[in-house]
Formats: sequence, structure tokens, C-alpha cells
Amino acid sequence: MVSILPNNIQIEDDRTGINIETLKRAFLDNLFYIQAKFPKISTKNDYYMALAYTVRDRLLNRWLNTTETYLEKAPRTVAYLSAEFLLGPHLGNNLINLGLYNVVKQAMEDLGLSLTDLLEQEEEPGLGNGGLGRLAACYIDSLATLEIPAIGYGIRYEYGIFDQEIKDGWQVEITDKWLRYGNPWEVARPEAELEVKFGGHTEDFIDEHGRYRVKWIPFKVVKGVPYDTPILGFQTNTANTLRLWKAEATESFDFEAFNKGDYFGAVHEKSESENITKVLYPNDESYEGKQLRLEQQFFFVSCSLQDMIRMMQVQNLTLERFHEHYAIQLNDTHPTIAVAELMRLLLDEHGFDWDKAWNITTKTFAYTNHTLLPEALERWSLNMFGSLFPRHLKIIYEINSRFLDEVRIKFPDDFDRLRRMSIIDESGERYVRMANLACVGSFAINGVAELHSELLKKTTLHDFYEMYPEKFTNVTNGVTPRRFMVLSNPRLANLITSKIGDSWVKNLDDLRKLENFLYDTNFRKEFHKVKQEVKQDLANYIQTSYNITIDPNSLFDIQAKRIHEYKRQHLNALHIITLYNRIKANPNLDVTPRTFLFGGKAAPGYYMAKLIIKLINSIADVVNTDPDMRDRLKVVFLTDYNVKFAQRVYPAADLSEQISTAGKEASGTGNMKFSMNGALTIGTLDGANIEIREAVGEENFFLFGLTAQEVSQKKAAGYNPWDYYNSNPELKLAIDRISSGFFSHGDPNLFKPLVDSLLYRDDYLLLADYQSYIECQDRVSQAYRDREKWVWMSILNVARMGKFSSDRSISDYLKNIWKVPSVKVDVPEYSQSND
Ligand code: GL4
Repeated sequence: MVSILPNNIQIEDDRTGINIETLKRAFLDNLFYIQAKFPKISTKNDYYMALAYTVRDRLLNRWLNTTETYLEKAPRTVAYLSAEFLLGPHLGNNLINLGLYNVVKQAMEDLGLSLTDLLEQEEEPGLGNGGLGRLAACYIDSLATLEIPAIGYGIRYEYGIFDQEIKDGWQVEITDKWLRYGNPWEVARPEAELEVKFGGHTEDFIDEHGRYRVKWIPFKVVKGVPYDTPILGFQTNTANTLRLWKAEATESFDFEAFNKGDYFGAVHEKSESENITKVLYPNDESYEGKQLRLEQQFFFVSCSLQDMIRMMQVQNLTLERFHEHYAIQLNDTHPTIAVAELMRLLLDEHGFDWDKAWNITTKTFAYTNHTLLPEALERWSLNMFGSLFPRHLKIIYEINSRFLDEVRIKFPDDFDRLRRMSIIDESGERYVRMANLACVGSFAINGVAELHSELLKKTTLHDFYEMYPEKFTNVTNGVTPRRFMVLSNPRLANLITSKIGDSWVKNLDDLRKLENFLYDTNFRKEFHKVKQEVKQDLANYIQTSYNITIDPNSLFDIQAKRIHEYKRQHLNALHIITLYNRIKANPNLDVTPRTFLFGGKAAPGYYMAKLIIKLINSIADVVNTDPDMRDRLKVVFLTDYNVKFAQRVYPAADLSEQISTAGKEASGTGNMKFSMNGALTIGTLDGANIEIREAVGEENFFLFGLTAQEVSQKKAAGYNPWDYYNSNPELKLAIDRISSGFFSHGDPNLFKPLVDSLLYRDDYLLLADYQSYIECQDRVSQAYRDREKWVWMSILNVARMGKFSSDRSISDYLKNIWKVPSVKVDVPEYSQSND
């Protein structure tokens, strides 16, 4: 292949060279020419930016060669549509994937700078809420690593997930100004802008061939400007693109208003347009029927589909083959309006007839469901939907009418089924049901763990399963070992590599080889030492940031994830109170010292979740200062849990809390990240916990609680939480401590809503699972005393996590759904690393 770099760029050019001297020179050059600073007046951020540009220069060659290869070969491509990409900081990850981590670290040291400090400087793009958004980020990493032609499409939110502060124990939300100091990893492509229409009305007409056609006369038009970020594969030349859309006003508006002398009106309209991509909705697992959210969804979907069509036109491919060229994955229902938009584009803008357009559409899309919680099922009021997207509503009516005909044929006279399956909910105020549209419009539907996929077929999507059994599959989630082991836990990664070589980073199943070292006392010692060092790091961090001393020899018991009642952070809290009560009753009790760490954000409008945060902080205040505890119990709520912070937390855990009510957590992915860093899990038979337990062996997993089936049986039989409260003295005492005001300076009202929710409803069966949880925790405490045994189990957890690499998940999608072959990218020699 011919290099696309200009000829006069030499191997040791300051933009490509990777020896230490060149890197140092390049860094200082960028500091001077891009940051316009010299060392004496440079801030840490200037240094970070100079380094980011130095690294970016070194990946452009791969990125542009990948782009060129795809342009030339026009291969079948995965388009991953997601309203969220929770990327986490780029710099460290790019250094790992380029193989430049060690040289750059050395180069920085030579200049008197610490790479660790510079990595800390990066503001992470928090363009997602939690697991769903982070999964999208892991998947684009794996797609690039597996050399699959792929593009991620999403939204460039100006403000990502809010920053969390804690004031007087309560969560306070601060806007996330992540773009404040600029973003060196993105490239704006204003020349590739597109237009997106909203509102207005449709007009029917007969075209020159006598065919019935529809024209959409919109009320407003907004511009979508793409911002591209390179996504490197690990040790490959492939660098795919993440294309995020920013909304801007069209130029035409300001002239008109301006000419009428309405300057402020013009500016107002401009900011209205830009509002579409202002802020990420901070709800995980629940949706708000807000118009702006629907606008966001349509905006990025329309931009992305038009972009794909444009790309095919550039490559001289006929749109008849759209489904052969693209496999489009819908990450949850958020991008599902794509089904109607692709139909519109094919019908109205490219002259296809209905059957042809529908055939293409339904061979293009595949839908991943990420939750069974009913409050997360998106439905849009028909009035709102119709006034924003009059043409799409008509298309959806037509899709629905044809679909219901099919249902009638397969299930004659089953009127209730028709009502349930209709894309339009007509039971009260009318709604468009996005999950139904996704099921009808996709050729594949998957859940994200075995149990979840089974429950989808049995419950939420049961009718669709009966209609289209062949569409349903499971793809168990996975996470990238590059970010969540190599980058975040270098001590452990180096130890592993020193024993079994580094093939595991790309073939995580190779971690199995660690089992050969189980009987090697030295290895076990080293393994334990690594865990202790990492715990010490976290302890130091907590000392500096929170002024709380924690003991690295205590058991680090961590629950880090979004705060939600179904995830049951308050069950964890009941355990802490129980231990506290036991020590108060018997101050000389021989307990295993524990440090309880929590991290996670609550949706700003989710009162109960915020109250749970307040409860944890209130318990911490009492427990941490009670001299009777003699430092045997510590509780810390870690503020502003995000990807960057998660990378500190996973490696330091001894115990991972995965304690959701069985049947509620679709998969979980934190469970995987903890376990591959050697934490043991205490968990229910929920989501991917089940598969993790299968993989690591039931003797290396702390299981408790009701099964999903028992949960639904218990509810059906008329569950009464009072029975548990009245018959379990430890449980009663724990709850009474909360309601008496013991943790709230004597105020019995503060936590009343929480206590009442447990005693009168207990939707998530905390009381039913309490005893089983406490007994299991007692076993954990016992087990931790036998350190040898614990280390053994911990090694087995790491060794048996191969299945949970996102590389395996992506391979499953490729094999069972996308059928997209890999494509090798050639890059001239000199950009290869020598790390
Ligand atoms: C989630 C699930 O709650 C979580 O279990 C799963 O791991 C994740 C990725 O599939 O998706 N669904 C929603 S909504 N938010 C999530 O984190």
C-alpha cells in the first residue's frame, strides 16, 4: 500500500518518532506551538495537552490509513448507535493501545514530569450514565481490537453526566463542563455537516410516475456537525471512528431575523437549536417523557443514517444493498426511531417502494434490550411524537397496521394479544411504544446475560418471542481488559505477564494458565502483595481526599454503581448497622475488620436513591467516630464515582457487592471488572453473576438470596415484609436504629420514607433476603481470616474470567448477528512501537 503521509515526513519526524529523545522534543514543540507556553509558565493542564497532542500525532497514521482502507475496500461495517458512550479518559488507554506507555513515562520523567500526574489531569468525557454507556465504550474498543470495520454514532453532549458533590451527606449535582479546556482527542468536521428536520406537516402528492408520495414540510431545521474521535485497537493498526453529533443552528435563520431587525430573536433561535445536544439526561433505568430527549434521539439517528447513506454514495454503492453494507446495532430503544427514519429516507428521499424499503430496513437493524424494569421502557405521547415527527408517525402507523395483520394471521381472534403487541398503546392516553417498534423493525433481538435473555422471552417480550422466536438470542456482556486490567491495575498485569506472557490481554482465556501457579507459594505471596499495595494506594488517596484513615489490612468491601433501590445499597447498609449493633452489644467481639466503600450517583429526581446516599453518609458519621468500634469498621462514601475513579476502585477490592434483587439486574459489568481484579463476589443469582459463578466455581463465590423464580413466586403469594421484621431480632434492631433517629441526630422523620418503603412495600425484597445476606457475610468474614485460602480463591477468580472480555461479546455479536468479517489495515513500519 502507498503511504498517505506526505513524502517529506521522515521516520524520525517529530510527529511520528517514538524514541525517547524524539518524544521529548515533540512534547516541548507541542507545548510551544499548540499551548503557546514554555515550561516556566506552564500549568499541569498545558503539559497534559502537549502530551495528548504528542500521542495524537502518533495515532493519526493508523487512523487515516484505516479510514482510507475502508473507503477503498468498502467493507461490510458495524454501525453501533448509542445515545451514550461513557468513554473515560483517553490518554492512558491510547498509550496502552499504541504500546507507548513505558517510553512516554520515561520521556516525561526525563523532563521532570510524572505521567501519573498528567493522566490525572484529563477531564473524562462522561457521555453516559452507567453500565449501558460504558458497555458501548468497551464494545468500540473490542471492535477495533478485533479489526472489524465499525463506527460508533452518538451525541456530543456539551455537558455529560453531572459531577457529584456531597454536602451535609446529601448529593449535590454540579454541571460537568468537560469541554472547558478543550478536547485534544476530537476533530470537528464542519464540512460534513448534515441537516435534520423537526415538526411541521406532511403533504401527499402524485409523482411523475403516477406514484403516491409524501413530502415532509418541517417547522424547523437543525444542523448536525460531526466530531470524530479515533478509537484504537490494542496492538493492531486498526483505529476506528467514534462520530458524535453536535447540534447547531442553520445559517439561514439569522439573516432573516436579522434583516427584520430582530437580532435577539435570531440569537435565541440559534441557542434553541444548540440546546438539543446541551446535556445528557442523567437517568439510568428510567426515562422521562421529555420532548428534548426525543429530539436528541431523532437528531443523532437522522444524522447517522444520512451519514451512512452519503458514505455509500461516495463509494458508488447502491442503496438497494444498504443492509449488506451496514449492520446497525440499536443500543437499547434510545435510537429506535431509526427504524422509521430509515424507512422515510428510503421512501421519500430515495424513491423506494414500501416493500423494498421494509425489506432493507428489517435486514439492517438489530436491537439489544438492557433492562426489564418497566419504568425504563420508553414510550412517547402520541401527540408529542406526531407534532415533532408527523411523517414518522404515519410510517409507524403503516408499519403497525401491516404488522398487526401478520399477528392476526398467526394468532387469529386473539384481541388481547393485538392490544399488547401494537406499536401504539391505546389503553389510555396514546403512546408510541419504542420496544415494540424495535422488535418489529429488527432481525435480531438480544438480552445481555443468559438469565436476562430468558426472562425477556418469558416476560417483557414474551409476545414477540412467540411471534418471532428465531429473532431472539443472548449475548452476555463483557468488558475490556485493556482499560480495566492493564491500564488500571499495572501491578497485577505485570505480575500476570511475568508468569504467563502477555497473550492474555488479547485472549483473555489465556488467564487460565495462572492456575498452573496456584501451588507456587511465591506466586501466591506476590499476588497478595500486589493486592495489598493497591489497597494502600487507595487508602492513601482516601486519606488525602477525605481525611479518613482506613486500614489496608481490613477487608475492603466495595459497592460501586448507580444508586438504585433494586441494586439494594440499603441492604448493604443494613449489614453495616447489624455489625455495629453487634459490637455495641459486645465491644470485645472478635470481628473481622472491614472497610465499607460506596460509590455511585443517584438520578437527580430520584428521591429514594438520594435518601440512600444520605443514609450511608449518616451511618458513616456515627460508625467512623464511635470509639467502641476501635477502627474495626469504617464506612466511606466515595464522591463523584466515574470511570477515572472506577479505575482506582476495582483493583483495590477484596469483596465485590453484587446484591440486586434476583431478576432485576440485566447483567451488570462492574461485577466482571471487580472479579478480574481478584475481588471475590458476594452476590445473588442475578444477571451475569450467575455466569461468573459458573466460571469461577461455586466454591469461589459467596452466594445468597432468593432466585428470580422465588422472587416472583413470593410476590405472587402476597409478600409481607412485616413477617420478617417481627421474627428477626437483628433485622428489627437494625431498622429500629434507623427509624429512631439514631443516625439522624435524633430526627425520626429523616429516613421515614425509606423505612416505610421497606416495611410497607419492600418492592425489592430486602427483608426477605436479609438473613441469607447476613449469614453469607459472616461466612465472608470467616473466610477472610484464612488469608492463604482467600488468596487462592482470588487467583482463581482472575484466572477464570476469560469469558467476560468484551472481545468475546463482540465475537458473539459477529458470529450470531452482524456477520461482518475483519479487515486488515496496513500502516507503514515506522509507526509500530517498540514497547
Ligand atoms: C443496564 C443494566 O442495568 C445493566 O445490568 C447492564 O449491565 C447494562 C449494560 O447492558 O445495561 N441497563 C440500563 S438501562 N442501564 C444499565 O446499566
